Amino acid sequence: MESHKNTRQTIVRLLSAMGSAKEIQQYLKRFSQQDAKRFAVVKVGGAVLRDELNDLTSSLTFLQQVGLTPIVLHGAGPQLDEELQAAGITKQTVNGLRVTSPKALGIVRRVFQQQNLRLVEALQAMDTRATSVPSGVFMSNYLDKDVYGMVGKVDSINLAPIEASLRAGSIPVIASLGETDEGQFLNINADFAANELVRMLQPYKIVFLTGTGGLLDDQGRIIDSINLSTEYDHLMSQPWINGGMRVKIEQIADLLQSLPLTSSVSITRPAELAKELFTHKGSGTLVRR
Ligand code: X2W
Repeated sequence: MESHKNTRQTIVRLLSAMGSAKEIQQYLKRFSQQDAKRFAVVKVGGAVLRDELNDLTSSLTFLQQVGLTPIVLHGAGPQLDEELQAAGITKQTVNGLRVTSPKALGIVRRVFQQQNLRLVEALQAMDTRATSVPSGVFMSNYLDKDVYGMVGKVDSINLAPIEASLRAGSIPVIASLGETDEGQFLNINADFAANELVRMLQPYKIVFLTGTGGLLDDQGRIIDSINLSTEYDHLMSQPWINGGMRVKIEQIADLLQSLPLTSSVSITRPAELAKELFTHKGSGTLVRR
């Protein structure tokens, strides 16, 4: 089958671009020793689903072939922009969050479900076990109904569907759709949802897969690593740190505070996921505290 051939080719490419066999073995051993729930949470931005689905499915397939099952949580920002615009709904955001009317919410639900199935089906087409979890994980409440409308904040997390999927050796693929006690669906920012999931699970690796493949410096180059304990103040005083990036760094710093010192956050691109996980050099931006 063509997809199998592509998978093999990608794995060969990934391995040859990576470090020594010894290095890879070392990481593999370390990851395999983690409780299945605590290996890795991988957040996938909607732009990655749109532009890099093949690299994403190949990298996740590779992990499963070496016996590791990450927990995947995805957004759908660009897809929502497109579908809402097509429905004549003008985009409005407050503090980076999408103001969501009841009419928009219907589209949000549909798009989240479509994108969720798209990734699950792409994985299954590569014979990779994956379970669709479009909702039912994030028990939520209105963030501020007057300001944001049908937007949720995470109140609690239902791990049951994630645990069932992991027990079956299947990658749980979760959308950031919330649900209130009354069964009302709410739109949750996928980075927020990922952060709450990470706080609850305390995983060893937290990976954000983005279109840029890392945090960028003033020349547009990827910053290799950030040690928050020594570099935070200096970094935040740089004039080129723009609004979006400032928020991201603040969120990561906040997140790392609630995690063991052994945990780290990486921002990279799908094709480089294995390199990030299995080599000393890594890829993208590694943030530690
Ligand atoms: C986000 C959910 C999707 C998302 C939105 O409507 O765009 C809110 O802003 P990305 O692709 O990961 O950005 N929700 C409330 O976060 O997707």
